[in-house]
Amino acid sequence: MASGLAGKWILESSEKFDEYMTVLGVNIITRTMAKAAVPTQEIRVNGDEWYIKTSTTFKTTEITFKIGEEFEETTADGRKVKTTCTIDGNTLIQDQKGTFDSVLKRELKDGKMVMVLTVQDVVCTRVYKPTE
Ligand code: DKA
Repeated sequence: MASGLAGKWILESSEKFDEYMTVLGVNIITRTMAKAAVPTQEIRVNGDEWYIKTSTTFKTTEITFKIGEEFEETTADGRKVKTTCTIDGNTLIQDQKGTFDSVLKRELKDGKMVMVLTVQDVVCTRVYKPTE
């Protein structure tokens, strides 16, 4: 179940994050800080209502949403996107529509949260482990 994603997570590994941010038009200074950051994510689930707080030393974002309902999201790099989140099995799918469409999937795998971020032909994978 996707609600198993609830909890506190910390980044363990990351692949192709720089490529992902480059396609999104993120400048090199922000990319450098973002690559060096070790984010934590706090996820709370209450029925269909979700809360995700992503914290780093240089930027914190919070989103609150209902499954299937579009909302306005400001991403960590300042893009304004229209986002709809859905669930497919144990995966939360965050579909962002904007200048660049991107999909962020969070899946529980072997006790870790595997995040797969796609924009155009770039697929970035970020693995989070529980904080405790
Ligand atoms: C994550 O939560 C990745 C979130 C990607 C945000 C887009 C790029 C932000 C650059 C500051 O691990």
